[in-house]
Amino acid sequence: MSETTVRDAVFALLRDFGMTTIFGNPGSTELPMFKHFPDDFRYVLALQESIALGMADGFAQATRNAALVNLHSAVGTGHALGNLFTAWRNRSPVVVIAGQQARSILPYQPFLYAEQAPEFPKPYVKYSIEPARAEDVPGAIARAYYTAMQAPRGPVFVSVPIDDWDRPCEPVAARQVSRTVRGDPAMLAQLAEALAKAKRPVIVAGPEAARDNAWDETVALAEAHQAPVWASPMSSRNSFPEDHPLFAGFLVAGREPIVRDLAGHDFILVLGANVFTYHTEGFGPFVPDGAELWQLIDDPALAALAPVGTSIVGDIKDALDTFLGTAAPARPAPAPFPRAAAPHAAPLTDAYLLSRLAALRAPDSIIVEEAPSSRGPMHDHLPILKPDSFYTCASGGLGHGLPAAIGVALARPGEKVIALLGDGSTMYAVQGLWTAAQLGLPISFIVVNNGRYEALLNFCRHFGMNAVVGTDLPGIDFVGLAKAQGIPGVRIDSAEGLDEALATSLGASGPSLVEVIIA
Ligand SMILES: Cc1ncc(C[n+]2csc(CCOP(=O)(O)OP(=O)(O)O)c2C)c(N)n1
Ligand SMILES: [Mg+2]
Repeated sequence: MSETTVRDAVFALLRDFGMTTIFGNPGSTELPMFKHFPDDFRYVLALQESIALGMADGFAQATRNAALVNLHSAVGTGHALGNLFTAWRNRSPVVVIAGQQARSILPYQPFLYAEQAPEFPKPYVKYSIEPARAEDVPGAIARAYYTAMQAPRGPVFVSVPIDDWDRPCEPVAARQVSRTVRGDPAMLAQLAEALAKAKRPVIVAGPEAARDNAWDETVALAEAHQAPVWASPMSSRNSFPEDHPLFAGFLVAGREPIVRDLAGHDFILVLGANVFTYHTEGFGPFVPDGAELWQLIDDPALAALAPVGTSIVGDIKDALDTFLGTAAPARPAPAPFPRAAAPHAAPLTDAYLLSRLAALRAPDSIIVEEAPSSRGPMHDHLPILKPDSFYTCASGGLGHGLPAAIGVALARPGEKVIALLGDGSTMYAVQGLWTAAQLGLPISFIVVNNGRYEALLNFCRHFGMNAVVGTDLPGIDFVGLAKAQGIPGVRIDSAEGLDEALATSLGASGPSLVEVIIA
């Protein structure tokens, strides 16, 4: 009989996959996994499971490798589901291992078990299983990892009964599995030809271009064709320098505004985005009259749902490399795009705060954003300048930004992370501050405190309502919440003192919080 246990085999695999950080919140059904916890692994404790998932999402995106999460049976998985949905929409490779009760007592509905465990996280997982036998667990985790890492990436789930960890099994060797899908060469050639014929091409760049590392190629293509570049609606990553003369702005997630902003172009090249991402109902055409749309996309599902245009499924960087060399016709430079005027200092607004943050932060510091009504002012006043330096959720689900900032900071040691959070958003995951304090991570938590769910009030107006219940948040002391968890903080309510507070926080080697009361 083999000397290897399921535990030995799984930890050996995780080591080979480079997954030596485990984000989790433990319960009885997980403890045996951690017997003889190896020295080269670290366990990052979250005080609620949605925070473990959010941290893993940020970590996976910033390391470009799968991140491991350990959850407590059905109850822990339940708490994590909102951020699991976000990881699914972010295309983040997150491997979730959830504990399950002992196989022999499962027929009796034991305390803290999971009923139909693999069904629970569906449809927001690419693969989900409770292996039929203990000895199948390492193979299931290997399959889960390869599946998570295959484009389009995404979360996977393995439920492991508590009594499996000590069972004997055969070791499972890590394998190489290719991850890049290449676009159809004949279609790429057609695209190059069509683009060369276009009179006024425009590019829409989105999160998949960032995930595929296509920053330099996108800049080169835009410059070669003198094509303005829009950020795709609700883009969860940055894919083009926002101070570049060809940067046009951010498409709004609505059918009519997209058609309006792209009007006048005869050729739309979408790089790694669903350009048909809508937040509100809209009608009419999908693209301006007479415009031809081509989409390069990693995700076959997004290619399939596009209502118009030609889609080529494959890696964006690889595709751009293939046809960047083809000659571009001489085209005049487009007119420069208008930039927002500098905001006033009084009364203190989010726009002013963001303009000061832009002035004071290092250009390569990383922004993780979850401040819904400040997103527009952020676009106007806080340009993102370097690749891989902006992260937000693609799902719209709050409670992701604060923990994701922690995951990003863990993944990028020595780099400053700025978590830009609404007051309401902060409260969905506020106990994440404790983990940031314990790890001493250099994160500036900037809380935009407007005392309410402003984004929902904006929606009220959209629906023709003047007011709505459940949107006021008076009386929350964010500095107090930070201090109680070991993070120094300061409250600012006017432009006076703002620069000093921001500079101190940005210069700190550990976490700090700046609560900014805005008008
Ligand atoms: C998990 C979740 N619950 C509720 C919402 C609905 N929602 C969208 S924006 C918003 C307000 C967020 O408030 P805050 O962070 O203070 O930002 P503000 O709108 O004030 O800029 C809410 C509650 C959501 N998107 N996700
Ligand atoms: Mg608010």
